[in-house]
Amino acid sequence: MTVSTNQARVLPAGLPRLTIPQLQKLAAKLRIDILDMIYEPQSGHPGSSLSCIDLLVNIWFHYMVWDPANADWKERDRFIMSKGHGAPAYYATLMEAGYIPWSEKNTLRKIHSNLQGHPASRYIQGCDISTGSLGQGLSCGVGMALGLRLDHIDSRVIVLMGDGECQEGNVWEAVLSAAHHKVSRVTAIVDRNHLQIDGDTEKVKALGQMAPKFAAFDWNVIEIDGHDFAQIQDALAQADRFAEETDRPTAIIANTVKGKGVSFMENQAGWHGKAPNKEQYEVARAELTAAYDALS
Ligand SMILES: Cc1ncc(C[n+]2csc(CCOP(=O)(O)OP(=O)(O)O)c2C)c(N)n1
Repeated sequence: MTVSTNQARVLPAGLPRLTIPQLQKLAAKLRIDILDMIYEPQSGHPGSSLSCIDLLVNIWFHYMVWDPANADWKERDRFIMSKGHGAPAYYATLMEAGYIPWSEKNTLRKIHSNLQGHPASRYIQGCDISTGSLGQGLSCGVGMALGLRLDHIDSRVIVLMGDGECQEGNVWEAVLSAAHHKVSRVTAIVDRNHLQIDGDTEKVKALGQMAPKFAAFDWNVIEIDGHDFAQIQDALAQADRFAEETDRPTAIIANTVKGKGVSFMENQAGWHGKAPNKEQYEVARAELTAAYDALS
């Protein structure tokens, strides 16, 4: 199977690809769900989840091909949530996609829940790889792409990573391997929010300019605003064109804001992995609800 554009790929279940206004509304809704999910158990990673939810809705509801009624369908696209601590955003996406029942929403991080603090593939339908130990997702993605190639399956493999995560040496071994084996169907998306658990990525261990680094490893590179839906979609379409026209994988450096959407969480490392108290929750929920209501 050779497919060159997104338009050529259809969702077998006949699920519609959402338009940008629909995706914006969905992301605004999922931001509220993420906040609720973390407030309930008083545990989770709001900053990390709000940072990447715009990327996730575009990847899952505009770009990728999948089928919740046939989760093991071989020709589905693959997604790896390498920054596994962004689990609330991932779970909200998979609930919307029909892989996880909404009834589980209030079980995040509770004992015996399927929704563990980091995604565990044995509990989560639609999740191929357990993540949480940072730096491993891209290696898994490259291996997965090589396996798909052996089976003559042309699916895409999309790996979402944190920028702090890219301080792990393992990431760069995977970057080398992907270029060496010419796995052009792998797309690495870096959620470049400039913050990690201990603060500014550049102070912890500087990543510098990430685009030239990937380019030096023979990757195609696209740098975008990771909250601009048109730019996200263009970058994903460009990754498909690159996959057809070059034998190199593609990195999308998505510049984002950690905690995006909640004024007091934005760009604050302290909200990396902390739940809001009641007062903070009410302010945050009011802000997110106003943003949701403002969209048509
Ligand atoms: C191998 C490993 N080391 C340390 C951690 C602890 N940890 C969890 S999140 C995090 C920071 C991640 O920062 P970044 O990748 O920038 O993610 P984001 O800002 O998107 O939350 C760290 C160090 C981990 N999960 N795995």
